[in-house]
Amino acid sequence: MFIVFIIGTAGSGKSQLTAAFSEWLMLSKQDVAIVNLDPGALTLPYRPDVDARDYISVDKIMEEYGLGPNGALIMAADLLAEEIENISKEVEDLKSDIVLVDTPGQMELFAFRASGPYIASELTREPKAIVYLFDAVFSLNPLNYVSNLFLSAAVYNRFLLPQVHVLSKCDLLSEEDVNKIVDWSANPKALEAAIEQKLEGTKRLLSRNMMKAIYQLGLKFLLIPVSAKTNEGMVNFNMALERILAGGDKYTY
Ligand SMILES: Nc1nc2c(ncn2[C@@H]2O[C@H](COP(=O)(O)OP(=O)(O)O)[C@@H](O)[C@H]2O)c(=O)[nH]1
Ligand SMILES: [Mg+2]
Repeated sequence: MFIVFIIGTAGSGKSQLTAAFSEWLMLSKQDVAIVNLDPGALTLPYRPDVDARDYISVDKIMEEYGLGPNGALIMAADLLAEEIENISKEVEDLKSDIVLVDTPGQMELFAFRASGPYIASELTREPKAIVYLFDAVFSLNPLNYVSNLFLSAAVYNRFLLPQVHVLSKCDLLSEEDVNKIVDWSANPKALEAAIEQKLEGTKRLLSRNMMKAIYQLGLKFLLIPVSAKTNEGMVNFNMALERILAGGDKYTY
C-alpha cells in the first residue's frame, strides 16, 4: 500500500485532482482508494472510502463551542488528530494498493498546525509521498511563482516526505505559458530572467533572493503540468509517483 497526500493552497485543485487521478488509476486497473481529510467539505467530486466527516462535524463544533466557521475548522483539524487510530484502521482494512488523501481546503489547517504532520506520520506505517499543487493561473506571475516555491519548501520542511510537484489546471493556460513555467522550474536562470524582466524594485530584489535561497538549499521543484479536466499530463504524473513510491514499478504487483 502507498499513501499519497494531495496538498496545495485553497482552490489549487486538490479535490478535482483526487477525483480525476483516482478515475484514471481505476481505468488502468489499479486498486485505488480515497480518503477525505477535510471535515469542512460540503460537496466532493468523488466518493471517499474513508471520510473525516464521519468522525468530526464542523456544524456541531460551531454550536457546542460557540465558534465561527474559521475557529471551528481549526478545532476540527486538531480533533481529527485524536481520531487517527480509527481512521488509520479504516485505511488499512481497505487493503488498496494506492490511497489518495485529499487534505483540507485551506492548506494551513493541515500543513501549518501540529496536527497535520502528526496525522501524516500516524496514518498507517505504509510508504508515503506528498503531491504539492502549483495553481497554473496563479503561478504565471514570477512573484506568485516564487511565493509558491517558498510554500512548497515550507511543506517539505514540515513533512519531510518525498514530494512531487504538479502545475495544476494546466488546461487554463496556453501551451507556451505552460512551457514557460515548467522551464522556470527546471532552470533557475530562466526564472531569474523572468524576475528581472517582469518585476521591479523591492519585489524584484526579494524574489531574486528568495529564489536563490531555495536553490542554495538544493531543493528541486520540477513541475509536471496536469489537468484534472482534460487528463493532460496524467501519464507523466503517474510515472513520477511510481518512481518515488514503487521504484518505477506499478503500485500493484
Ligand atoms: N479548468 C480547470 N479547472 C479546475 C481544474 N482542477 C480544479 N479546477 C477548478 O478549480 C476550483 C477549485 O478546485 P478544487 O479541486 O475544489 O480545489 P481545492 O480547494 O484545492 O480542493 C473548482 O472550481 C474546480 O472546478 C482543472 O484541472 N482545470
Ligand atoms: Mg478541496
